[in-house]
Amino acid sequence: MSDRQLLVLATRNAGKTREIREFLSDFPVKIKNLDDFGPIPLVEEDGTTFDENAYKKASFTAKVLGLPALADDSGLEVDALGGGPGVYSARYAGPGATDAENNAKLLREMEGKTNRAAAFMCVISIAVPSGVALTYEARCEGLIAEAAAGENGFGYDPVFYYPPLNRTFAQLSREEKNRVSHRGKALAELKEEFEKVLTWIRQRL
Ligand code: ITT
Repeated sequence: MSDRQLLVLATRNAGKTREIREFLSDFPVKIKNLDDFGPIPLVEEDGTTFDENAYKKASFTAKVLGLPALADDSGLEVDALGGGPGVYSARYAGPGATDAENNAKLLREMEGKTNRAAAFMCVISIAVPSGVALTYEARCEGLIAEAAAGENGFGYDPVFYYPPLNRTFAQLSREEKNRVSHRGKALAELKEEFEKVLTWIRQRL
């Protein structure tokens, strides 16, 4: 299609990029990510909520590139850790921590804890260069497993046990995870009204 709207995914996370691209694959939209552009300054994710950080990432990218941008801010809230690591999920085991390091720290902190309830949160923000934005958000509840299991997905998926399917997120196929996950649900809402979102974007460019 010639009339495809450009949309930049304001993320450096390959796992998120895969999931988001898949959801929007049926629409007349050409998706680029940050790697398709030269070096751009990093946004400081210093907000105290997922909402703030998602908006910061989307609006900053849209302004810098002069293109509409979609950002995802997400993380894991664990009851026994007072809702942590929350907005600090990516750097739970320290700045630049790997997924394996974050998971190992989480399992260590959860040793001996009987309340293992947790929820993944996802906020998606779509911004245009003037700074206005649309927001979608969703949550998915589960439990922190006693040990990591599974090879699929990314991030905390191996330690996030999802009772309705009796497996960790890393033991689900991409389709299974997308049907129930925080990101899957937020993206399903977006997908439902994506035609309107495209019109909203075009009217503001
Ligand atoms: P960008 O900011 O570049 O998008 P990031 O990985 O830094 O990438 P966040 O700041 O939103 O992203 O941090 C999200 C954290 O939560 C990070 O540690 C992810 O691995 C984890 N996370 C988010 N969604 C997840 C999912 O679906 N499965 C497992 N872990 C997830």
